[in-house]
Amino acid sequence: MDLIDIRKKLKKNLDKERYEHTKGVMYTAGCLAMAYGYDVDKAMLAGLLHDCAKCIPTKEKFDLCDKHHILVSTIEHENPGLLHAKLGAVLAEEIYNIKNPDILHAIKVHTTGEANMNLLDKIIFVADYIEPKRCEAPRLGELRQIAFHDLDRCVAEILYDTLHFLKNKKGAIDSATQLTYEYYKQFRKEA
Ligand code: DGI
Ligand code: FE
Ligand code: FE
Repeated sequence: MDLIDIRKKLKKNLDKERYEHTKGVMYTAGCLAMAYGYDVDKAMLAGLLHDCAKCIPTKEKFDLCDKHHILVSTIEHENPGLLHAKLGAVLAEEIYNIKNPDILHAIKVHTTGEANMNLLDKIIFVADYIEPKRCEAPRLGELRQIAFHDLDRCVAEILYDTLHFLKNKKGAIDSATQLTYEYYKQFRKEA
């Protein structure tokens, strides 16, 4: 499947806002790849597809997890939004015919992150948070600058803010997100 077909299919499977976000992540991932010497096309493709499972209705998400033998933890059951990352990796392969394991892995971990991520994982994790259409997060201006000169620190600050946001709204914290932060907090710099 070529890039044009992927984009067409994706546009059908996402709502308008999500498709716009997806394009923002794609271009931002491309820019970060340039800054850190990573394959630009590969980063853009991962960015394009990272949220490919986001707009699937909840019931169908559970059914698809069942079908593909994806284990659903209690916290994922209670916060099914989290499942779009794992499910996205499976659908990117199945529906969009992506075979590259790095791209599939970056999609899989893009929401919670994981300890010691590789460069593509970090590019997608950061691009998702800082892309131009994202506007609700605090200190976006600062994080957008940090992203282009210290990627590990940017990952750490994003996790810090995300955990803070979840604690504030009394959202359940996935142990995966907590573990990712425990690893990346070494790269934080107190203001
Ligand atoms: O899919 P996007 O909205 O583009 O971004 P994303 O995949 O990073 O998802 C962001 C949401 O995921 C954000 O509202 C915070 C939430 N999230 C991240 N880690 C956790 C979490 N939600 C819960 N409940 N628990 C987590 O550990
Ligand atoms: Fe996402
Ligand atoms: Fe996203």
